[in-house]
Amino acid sequence: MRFSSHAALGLLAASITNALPAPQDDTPPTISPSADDLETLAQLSQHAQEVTNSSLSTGKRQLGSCTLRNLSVRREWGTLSNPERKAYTDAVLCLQKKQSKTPSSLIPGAKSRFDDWIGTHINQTTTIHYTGTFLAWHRYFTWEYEQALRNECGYKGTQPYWDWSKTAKTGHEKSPIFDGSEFSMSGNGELDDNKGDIMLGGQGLPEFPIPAGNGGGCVTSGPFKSMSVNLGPVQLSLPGGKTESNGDGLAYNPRCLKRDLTNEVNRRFANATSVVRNILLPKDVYDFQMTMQGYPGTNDIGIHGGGHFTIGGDPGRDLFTSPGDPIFYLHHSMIDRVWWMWQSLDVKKRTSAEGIAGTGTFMNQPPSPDTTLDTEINLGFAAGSPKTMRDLMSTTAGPFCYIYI
Ligand SMILES: [Cu+2]
Repeated sequence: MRFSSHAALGLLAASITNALPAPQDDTPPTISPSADDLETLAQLSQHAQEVTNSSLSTGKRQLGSCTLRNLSVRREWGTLSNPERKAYTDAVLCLQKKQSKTPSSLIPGAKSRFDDWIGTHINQTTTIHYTGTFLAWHRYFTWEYEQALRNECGYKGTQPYWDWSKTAKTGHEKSPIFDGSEFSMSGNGELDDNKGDIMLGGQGLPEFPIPAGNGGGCVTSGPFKSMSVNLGPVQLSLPGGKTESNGDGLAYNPRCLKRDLTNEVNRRFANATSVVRNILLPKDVYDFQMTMQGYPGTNDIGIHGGGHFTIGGDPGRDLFTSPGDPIFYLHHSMIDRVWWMWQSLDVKKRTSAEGIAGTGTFMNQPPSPDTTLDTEINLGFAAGSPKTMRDLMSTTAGPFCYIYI
């Protein structure tokens, strides 16, 4: 089912009540997109929390050692106190100062522990986007990053997330996440006059433009104003339809972090309605993850692309090198939160084999075997031992034990 306008969503909302099921019930709830999608989103989050709490208290779906006692809670950036925000960015800066674990023969440009994650993402980009592993891979990747902040840099908190539906409303300049204060994730880049649209699509698909933002240059405020981006770019989109590449992106190429915060992209692709529709309308994981990444050829980049292209800049507009901007992990926590909320509407099915669709290659090019529960995910030198998809399907079974509020 597809809805073409906000009015249609409102009509639908009027005809169906927003009743939440009892937490023990496995029946999918009837929540529908409504005129007030921020409220619907809050209800979906509440529902996912209740489903998780009830499964942990009854222990009926327990596979690992996760209990209500050791459950960790990931929070939205704006709900953290200033000291909590500072503790997080301090830990990221610490990771950027630690020695890389990747042998320089493999990724010569990886200088810091922070770079280990970027290098792994660059190396695997074509086998973790538009694949069956997309959601689980990024869940594991973000989780290991959170673990490194905790275990290697003394961070006591959890991985925060960026709720795009909030910045879609407020704009970035006034948001606690991008206001450029010492308690933010740093602000916009300096104004770069050399503007023009960003061209997406291509490679056999129709091209379509999305607007550039009101920055574009080096980030000059907040905790990351002096950080060095060491790897990439591989396939960086620039204003005016240009692209930039430094080959395989693995060479040492130190430069400033650039951002081009783009409210229009945030509002168009990652507002509360887009999030709610992405959770409520897809009935299978194929549709869910394609809606999220954008069906190629539709001029819709989904909430995943929406977040990335809202950040803009370098490496924000490079699919390969995007973890080089520390905001990546707040963006992907929100992606993971959306998956968690979607999974909570039919836990059994959506955390099992039925919750996986796709193969091991980008849009199955070149063709490769289907992803299954036994498919292995390996994060290289970034972190951890390889895990199977089976381990990664739930945030509270297997190795993970966290929830979002
Ligand atoms: Cu990615």
